[in-house]
Amino acid sequence: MAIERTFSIIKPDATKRNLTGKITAKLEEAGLRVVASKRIRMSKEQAEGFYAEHQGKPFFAGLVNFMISEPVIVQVLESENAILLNREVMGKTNPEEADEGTIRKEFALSMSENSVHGSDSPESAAREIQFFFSDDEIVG
Ligand code: RTP
Ligand code: MG
Repeated sequence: MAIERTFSIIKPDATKRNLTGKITAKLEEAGLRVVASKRIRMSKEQAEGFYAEHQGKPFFAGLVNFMISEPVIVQVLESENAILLNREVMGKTNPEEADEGTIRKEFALSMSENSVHGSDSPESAAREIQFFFSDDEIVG
């Protein structure tokens, strides 16, 4: 398996509770390397564009408002099998269903305030990395 990159967000519920370091530590302990990272406040247009696949769903407006409510940390993570590995460390979308030891089990407040985002496929990883980072901001 070749080295792969995935895209991660530490979401507003987590930055608000000062969990940036604890969550990043969990990613690093799992073997993911942070090769790009920045703290940003997402604009409404960015949040709507980023989550375009969910447009029309009942939770869309709430999701966008949540994502712009506080700063977020956007990161590019690198490892073998990074996309799947990150999804495993994150745990299930609904924290009540997340396995012990996962980020969402430990930190998420609810299905919507679930502390992290991670790309779900190579196609979304490529799109999401480009959405927030230029090539020269990523140092492998
Ligand atoms: P993410 O994209 O954030 O990594 O999470 P995911 O793949 O596990 O979940 P996804 O289905 O892509 O949904 C994106 C985010 O929308 C919020 N959500 N709320 N029924 C609901 O209330 C609901 N469903 C989804 C969550 O914040 C989820 O992470
Ligand atoms: Mg998703």
